[in-house]
Amino acid sequence: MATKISLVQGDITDQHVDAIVNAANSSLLGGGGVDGAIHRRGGPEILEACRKLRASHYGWGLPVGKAVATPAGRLGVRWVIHTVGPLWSASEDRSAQLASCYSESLRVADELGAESVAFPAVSTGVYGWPMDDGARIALETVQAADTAVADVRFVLFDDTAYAAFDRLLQA
Ligand code: AR6
Repeated sequence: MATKISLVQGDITDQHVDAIVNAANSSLLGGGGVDGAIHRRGGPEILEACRKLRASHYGWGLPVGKAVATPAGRLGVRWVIHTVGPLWSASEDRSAQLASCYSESLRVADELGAESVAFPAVSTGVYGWPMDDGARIALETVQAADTAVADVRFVLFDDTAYAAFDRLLQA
């Protein structure tokens, strides 16, 4: 079945979906931006699950482009899927790593049986990825994905991000 892609302007922690994706860092121990918002609102259960994942699997850090799921604590969703975007680089093409964040998150969502997933614009904040290019990679990757997820929602924080995704989705 084809995946329906929609855009929402707002905060990812307000979404009612099966899983929300966190733009995390390799440590899985939290940070600013989306990561900060998810841990703040989801409460300590998420951090506890991340610590256990570090102890069991990711002591050296979750690699860039990979994704892993935890429970969602007090968030109104079933799972948080943590992925680590690449830092933007002007000298090195890291697009494949950014695309991998979306495809790996959908693969994890399929394993969980999640039917609806909300994504932020991974890497376009602290990690500096230009919004238009980040939006193109996000949309192209999800459109090309072989996934059972029926509903993918991109949750864009501000007007500029929403406009970038909207332009590309209409085109
Ligand atoms: N809901 C939706 N989008 C948001 C929210 C929110 N609550 N808050 C910010 N954004 P960022 P990154 C947008 O920085 O670039 C963290 O410290 C934001 O405007 O959250 O992948 C991690 O721990 C931007 O467009 O993630 C890492 O160290 C997009 O979400 C690092 O930042 C992503 O911005 C990851 O950087």
